[in-house]
Amino acid sequence: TEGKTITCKAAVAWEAGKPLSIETVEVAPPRDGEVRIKILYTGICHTDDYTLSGKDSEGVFPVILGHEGGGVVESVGAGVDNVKVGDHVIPLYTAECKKCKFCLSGKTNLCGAVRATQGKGVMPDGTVRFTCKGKEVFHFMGTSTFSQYTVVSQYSVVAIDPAASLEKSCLLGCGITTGYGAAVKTPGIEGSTVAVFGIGCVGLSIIQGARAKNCSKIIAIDVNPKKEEWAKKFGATDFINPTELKGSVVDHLVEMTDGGLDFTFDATGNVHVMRQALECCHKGWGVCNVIGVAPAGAEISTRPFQLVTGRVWKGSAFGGVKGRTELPGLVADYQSGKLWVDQFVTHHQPLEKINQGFDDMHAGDCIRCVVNM
Ligand code: AHE
Ligand code: ZN
Repeated sequence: TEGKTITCKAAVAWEAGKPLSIETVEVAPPRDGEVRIKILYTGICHTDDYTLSGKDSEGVFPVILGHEGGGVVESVGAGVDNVKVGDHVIPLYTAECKKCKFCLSGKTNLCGAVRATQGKGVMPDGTVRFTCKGKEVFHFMGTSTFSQYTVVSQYSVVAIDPAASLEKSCLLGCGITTGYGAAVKTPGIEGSTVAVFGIGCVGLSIIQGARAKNCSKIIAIDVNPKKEEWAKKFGATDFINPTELKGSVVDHLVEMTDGGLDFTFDATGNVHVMRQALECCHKGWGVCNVIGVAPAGAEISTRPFQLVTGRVWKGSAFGGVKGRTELPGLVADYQSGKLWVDQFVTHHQPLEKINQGFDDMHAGDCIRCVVNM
């Protein structure tokens, strides 16, 4: 379908470290293999703030951030056959082309089709679809959901049941899927002991996944005491506030679990916490899954002996979930009540107040702020 440029509102990040500006932007029609989406709702994730801060090594400006959206397909370019006009969709920052080496490997949800251009803030053909005040504006994570209209690769979008609330299911575009998937897709997690560091949207979703897998102990760790109630509501059996301990959190956890955890998850992005998450793993078999995003240049360290003695350090992106293949199933789990989603939404803002939404996110009582576009 031959489309026209759309003029709409978007939150533009002109430069690092500055608040977003609500601007009138032009959104060019989708080219071959691309999809233009009317975004109705978007969550705000710490990664948006991280890139806005300038700490993301892939950060480029000016840019339209946002990667946890939900919307309706407005138009499609030539050759698009997986979604059609009017479909309710979730953009996918972890694409799935179903034909690259990664997608065909059966070993990972990472996809090689669009990741290189995505990291440079451009569409797969190397150009951008956004302009504002005569300047080209970059895309973000292949999604740019802080715009009323966005253009994505056909590999970076999945249609979902239109009966599911987009106001809620947009959260499956990042935080909930990232945590829940990381837990439920971990081989051997059934009935085991689990520790979760960082109790935000991702951490609570890990807890939810661990509960779904009947884990015998689910220990939540956060420096914010308000997170205890949240963690227990989602299924944590124990809560630890490291600032209230006399000794080290690692010693405490090892003692609580007769030698260490079977599985641990970092949802903080703090490299010191990542080390603790590895070192509280049980000798011989404990596995630490790193999920949090650390600042550019940050490095993890531990004594190699920790690995020699059988602890495993691994990581995952988007919960190991293949978006086009698996997200409709998670939406169905949401609709059937098996997967909690509504419970994560603590704050709402209109697009005009998206900067307030970032402030909300930093407040200790926020799990997710959903922006009505
Ligand atoms: N651009 C950063 C990396 C950021 C990163 O690790 N992103 C996570 C998703 S964060 C969602 O809130 C991820 O899934 N990464 C896998 C990928 O392919 O980007 C940097 O350090 O350069
Ligand atoms: Zn995110």
